[in-house]
Amino acid sequence: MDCLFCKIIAGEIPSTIVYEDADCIAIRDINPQAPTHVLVIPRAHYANLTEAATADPALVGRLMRACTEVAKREGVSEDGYRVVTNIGVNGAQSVQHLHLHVLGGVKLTERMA
Ligand code: DGP
Repeated sequence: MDCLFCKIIAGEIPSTIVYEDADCIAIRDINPQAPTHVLVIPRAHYANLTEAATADPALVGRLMRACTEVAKREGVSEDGYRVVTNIGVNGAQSVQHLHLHVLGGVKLTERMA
């Protein structure tokens, strides 16, 4: 399968890993939108949250926990941060392998909901 994040997980494309466990890796986003912008990416390939939550809802819980661990390691946990996942065309998802954005280190202002 020609998947960018599968290649990053396999080490075929370099990335800066800030956290990893049995379920996921967490890497710095190539185009950061905040001082902390980390992507938590499951090792298993799921196209998006909808697919993963259907196939393995417990994994989704563990990924959320990984996000909180990343936030602690990045030093943004106390001041607050945001976890976002984009899904499909209207969600403006550009890489079709589930990933959670962990954003922090600044007061995030824009919000749609
Ligand atoms: P999304 O639009 O939600 O699908 O987010 C995809 C993110 O992936 C986007 O913020 C940029 C990031 N990204 C794309 N290509 C690479 C890459 O090769 N390396 C890293 N570290 N991040 C990437």
